[in-house]
Amino acid sequence: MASNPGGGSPRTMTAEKLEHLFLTLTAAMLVVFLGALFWASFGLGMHLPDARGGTIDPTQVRTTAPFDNPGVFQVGDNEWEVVALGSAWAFQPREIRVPAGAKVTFIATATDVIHGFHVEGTKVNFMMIPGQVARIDAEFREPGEHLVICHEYCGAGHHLMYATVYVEEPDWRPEVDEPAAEEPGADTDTGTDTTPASDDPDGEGASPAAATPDAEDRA
Ligand SMILES: [Cu+2]
Repeated sequence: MASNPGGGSPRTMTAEKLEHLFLTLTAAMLVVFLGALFWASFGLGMHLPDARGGTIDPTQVRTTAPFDNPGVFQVGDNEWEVVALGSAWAFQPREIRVPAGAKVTFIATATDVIHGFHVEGTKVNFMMIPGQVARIDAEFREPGEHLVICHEYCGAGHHLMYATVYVEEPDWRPEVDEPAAEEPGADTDTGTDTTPASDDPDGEGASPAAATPDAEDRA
């Protein structure tokens, strides 16, 4: 009965106005959401992990390189790799120490269920998925300390799952004798315990058992 061919009753006018308002609001929200998406990806540099990491047999993680030796490794002049594992309910390594301003690549996966890896106060935030290897480039500009938390609920001990990233001064390098103290075979580093060799990352102090040629710092 109350059709609205052109200017009808005041009641119809109100309905039209409201409809117009709702449509405008909806369109505006879509624009805002799309804008937020573009801002996050192009302004803040957030993106989904790409396929660089590849895949891994989730049942063989602990015997497959590089995950058979999780830790922090210097792989170039100012380049570092963090080989990280998430398992219920701990991260390996638990202490990540890198210099400020260095290029840091996280290579990570999970051994059991999905875990999250969020370095608080930074953009480093990814999922550790069984079978998938995440490979994330990062740079910590300022020295400081960041808590790493698991942000994917992974069971009863989820809230206990944390690690720490220590960002040191830009010229910081790990002391070479640290890993030697943990090696059961102490025959390779005899006599070097009191001699810091941090100025020579390629030096003879490195254990031949290390997977990478450069100095390493195990947590
Ligand atoms: Cu968790």
